[in-house]
Amino acid sequence: MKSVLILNGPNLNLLGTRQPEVYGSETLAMVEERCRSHGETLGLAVTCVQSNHEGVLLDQIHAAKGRHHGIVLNAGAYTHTSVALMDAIYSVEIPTVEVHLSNIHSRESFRHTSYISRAAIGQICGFGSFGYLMALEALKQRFSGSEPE
Ligand code: CA2
Repeated sequence: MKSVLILNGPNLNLLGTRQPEVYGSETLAMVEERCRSHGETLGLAVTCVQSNHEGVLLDQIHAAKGRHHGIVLNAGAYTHTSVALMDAIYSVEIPTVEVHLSNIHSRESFRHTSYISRAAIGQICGFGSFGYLMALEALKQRFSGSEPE
């Protein structure tokens, strides 16, 4: 069975507490449960981790090598700043789908840049928590070798 790491970055532990108009009203625990359940229907083992610390996120990406076949990453605000996370994704060579709850391209200009995108196989943004499920579908396609070129 293929295994997928869902990795959430800074402040995403606060989901459901503020700014529901931007990030939705579900808590992170609810989103993670939906991901595990959708993973089951796709035949994927899903592991969820959240951290507010860049170094912990880096360690999680490094540790994914040999353990997980794919990564779904919402790096939060580190998306727009972290060359280190980009390098980590490149280095482990694990297909990584970048996810954002909000449409980062329709927001402030500093959110338009993503270092993660350079290393990710694709980006999904603007669909709320459904984006994580879309990312699992994309990885499933990738694993079965039928993804478009
Ligand atoms: O849209 C996304 O998923 C983001 O990655 C969320 C980050 C933001 O910095 C990125 O530009 C886009 C922020 C997550 C903060 O989440 C909160 C949720 C509820 C209450 C407070 C913060």
